[in-house]
Amino acid sequence: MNLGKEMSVILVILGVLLCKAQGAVHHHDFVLQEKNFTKLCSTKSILTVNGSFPGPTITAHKGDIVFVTVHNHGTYGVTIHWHGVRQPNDPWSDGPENITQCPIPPGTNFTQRINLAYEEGTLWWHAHSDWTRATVHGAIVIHPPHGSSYPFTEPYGQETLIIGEWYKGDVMTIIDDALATGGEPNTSDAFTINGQPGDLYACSNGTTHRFSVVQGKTYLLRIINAAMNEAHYFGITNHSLTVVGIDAAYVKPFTTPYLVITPGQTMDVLLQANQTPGLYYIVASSFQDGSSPYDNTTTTAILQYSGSSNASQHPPMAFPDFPEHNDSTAPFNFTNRLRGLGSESHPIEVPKTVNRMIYMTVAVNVLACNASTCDSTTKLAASLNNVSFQTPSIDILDAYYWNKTGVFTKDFPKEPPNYINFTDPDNNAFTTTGTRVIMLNYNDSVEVVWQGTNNSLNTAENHPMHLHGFSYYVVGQGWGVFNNKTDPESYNLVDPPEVNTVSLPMNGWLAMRFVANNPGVWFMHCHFERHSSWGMDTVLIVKDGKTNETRMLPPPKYMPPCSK
Ligand SMILES: *[C@@H]1O[C@H](CO)[C@@H](O)[C@H](O)[C@H]1NC(C)=O
Ligand SMILES: *[C@@H]1O[C@H](CO)[C@@H](O)[C@H](O)[C@H]1NC(C)=O
Ligand SMILES: *[C@@H]1O[C@H](CO)[C@@H](O)[C@H](O)[C@H]1NC(C)=O
Ligand SMILES: *[C@@H]1O[C@H](CO)[C@@H](O)[C@H](O)[C@H]1NC(C)=O
Ligand SMILES: *[C@@H]1O[C@H](CO)[C@@H](O)[C@H](O)[C@H]1NC(C)=O
Ligand SMILES: *[C@@H]1O[C@H](CO)[C@@H](O)[C@H](O)[C@H]1NC(C)=O
Ligand SMILES: *[C@@H]1O[C@H](CO)[C@@H](O)[C@H](O)[C@H]1NC(C)=O
Ligand SMILES: *[C@@H]1O[C@H](CO)[C@@H](O)[C@H](O)[C@H]1NC(C)=O
Ligand SMILES: *[C@@H]1O[C@H](CO)[C@@H](O)[C@H](O)[C@H]1NC(C)=O
Ligand SMILES: *[C@@H]1O[C@H](CO)[C@@H](O)[C@H](O)[C@H]1NC(C)=O
Ligand SMILES: *[C@@H]1O[C@H](CO)[C@@H](O)[C@H](O)[C@H]1NC(C)=O
Ligand SMILES: *[C@@H]1O[C@H](CO)[C@@H](O)[C@H](O)[C@H]1NC(C)=O
Ligand SMILES: [Cu+2]
Repeated sequence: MNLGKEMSVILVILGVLLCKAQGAVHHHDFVLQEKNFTKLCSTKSILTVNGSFPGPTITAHKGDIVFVTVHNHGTYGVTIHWHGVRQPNDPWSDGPENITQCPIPPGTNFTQRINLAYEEGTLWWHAHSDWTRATVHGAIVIHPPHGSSYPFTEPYGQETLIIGEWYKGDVMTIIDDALATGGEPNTSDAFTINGQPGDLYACSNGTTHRFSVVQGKTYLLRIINAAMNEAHYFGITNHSLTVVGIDAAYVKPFTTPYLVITPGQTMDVLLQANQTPGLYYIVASSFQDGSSPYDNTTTTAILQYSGSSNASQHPPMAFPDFPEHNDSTAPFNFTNRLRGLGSESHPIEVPKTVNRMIYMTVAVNVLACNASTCDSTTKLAASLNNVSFQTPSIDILDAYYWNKTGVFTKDFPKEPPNYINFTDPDNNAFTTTGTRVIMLNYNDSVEVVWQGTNNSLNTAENHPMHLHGFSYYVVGQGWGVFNNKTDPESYNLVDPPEVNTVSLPMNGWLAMRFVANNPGVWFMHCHFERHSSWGMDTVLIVKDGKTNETRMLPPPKYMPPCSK
């Protein structure tokens, strides 16, 4: 009897020790600094982390904790966000500017704690201040926990491919100019794969990214869309792709000739090097179904079979077949193919019932503009439920934690102010402004239905909707206006995919669910940077639960100060 008790105590202690030992702790330094790069035949200085574009990759295992100290050697304040990391109970390290922290002033440092308790696969980090993320971003590679393996055959090799944008002009000036004139910001001048525009752009042949493979082997590609304003088609000539994960959660594998990947999304894909040894183009080009100006260029990298030919050669001009750049059914069908893996070790925990329902219109609008810099009497804006988000100058987390008033209001509407025909191009384009947040109780079962809209601007398009602090289950999507009686009947509550960003169909709707079991202050926004800058954002505040484990952590000793 007694011996049994002692044994179980020892076993419990051992278990605790083993559990603790499972997660490693890593420390990294990120130095924000300007660096000159030559691309598209000209040289310009950009803000980087450690002088590289894209920035350094963080590699860890699920269960690890990573401390990153950001040293700002630049000339203006910046914040860094760990995109897709849940950060349980710890919004203090999440990063969006003036939502969870104020910018890190030049000449100072700030240490963030990245808790990889839940995610497995690929995520990324990026600046979350104005448009700095164009050049300040990098991959987060999260391997299975020590002692466990992938839910598929161990790949022979791995490669991270980051789709980015390159602007000849300064990105901060581009968004400042657009906000001042009230018009569309300049589009990018090139797309990049791992920082390189590739063979189809002037002066770029010598630097095109190359990825070497051995015939007969299988590779795990980790693909990240870090572009600012454009979704992409991605494919490899003569090769099909098997999607096994999205946003650091596994899916039931499916094979496809191309991906549709929107800004903020990450996809884990198996590639079989099963073609005749040779050189093949890896290609990304924009998907754009709206009427806004966009970058219609194509970025390439090279898949190079070992032993095939000399490294300076280029593949034949043959590309994978993509649908039309504006075929709205392409992202819709792609999302429809995503199914959560749902294995014993990767269960699906979608709420079967909900107690908080939020119906949210997503719109591009106008506001009156009487500033002398404006090109006309109106300026472009954007909104959620007809509220164009106004970013405060003290962070919302600080105001919430310390009970400071006058920073935000707790009255974000749970439904649109009027049930009009949301997709009608005759709708009024004007919106209202505010810093209105959604208050949730700990453990609420939440459903959000995002509703795509149109109005007299005729700028309807898809939107990559992103939520901080959570992954959410995509339970349904459809075209036109959501019908709250009939549409829920077709929800997938069996094996929906779990994501942090998804494409809301143009003039359609998308329903998602999650349990609000992460206390804190969490940003929700469109991941097209111009839409977010125009106010297509809101904030969720999840209140504390009743136990220590369900309460938000207290702030770290140091947080960057907010200027007055
Ligand atoms: C960034 O650069 C600093 C200073 O050179 C170096 O100490 C640090 O290890 C680098 N960080 C990474 C993630 O490579
Ligand atoms: C970039 O190049 C310009 C022109 O040569 C130079 O003035 C500037 O100092 C360089 N910037 C950096 C960060 O090296
Ligand atoms: C980081 O900032 C703190 C003050 O917040 C300072 O004491 C420390 O020396 C700084 N560390 C480095 C490496 O710059
Ligand atoms: C934006 O584009 C216009 C027209 O091409 C150009 O004149 C301007 O310099 C660009 N702005 C920036 C900041 O690069
Ligand atoms: C891209 O757009 C430019 C005008 O902005 C046009 O001249 C060019 O033909 C387009 N290219 C493609 C491949 O559609
Ligand atoms: C760059 O590569 C492409 C594709 O092989 C080729 O058509 C083009 O001539 C090359 N350009 C230069 C400047 O070498
Ligand atoms: C998407 O699916 C629909 C219905 O099956 C089909 O008509 C359409 O052609 C598909 N679109 C693409 C781009 O494959
Ligand atoms: C954030 O607040 C600071 C003042 O603390 C202000 O200078 C900055 O412009 C604000 N950022 C945004 C995106 O509004
Ligand atoms: C903020 O207000 C709540 C509720 O009134 C209270 O429980 C909490 O202690 C206050 N926090 C601070 C930091 O004053
Ligand atoms: C809503 O507007 C769209 C676009 O004009 C139209 O196709 C649709 O029939 C309208 N729906 C209703 C119910 O009137
Ligand atoms: C369902 O939609 C109708 C409009 O079609 C609206 O009047 C009603 O309030 C909605 N019900 C709920 C529970 O959201
Ligand atoms: C909860 O946390 C507080 C402060 O850290 C501590 O004093 C208290 O003992 C904890 N309560 C329990 C039940 O663990
Ligand atoms: Cu958008």
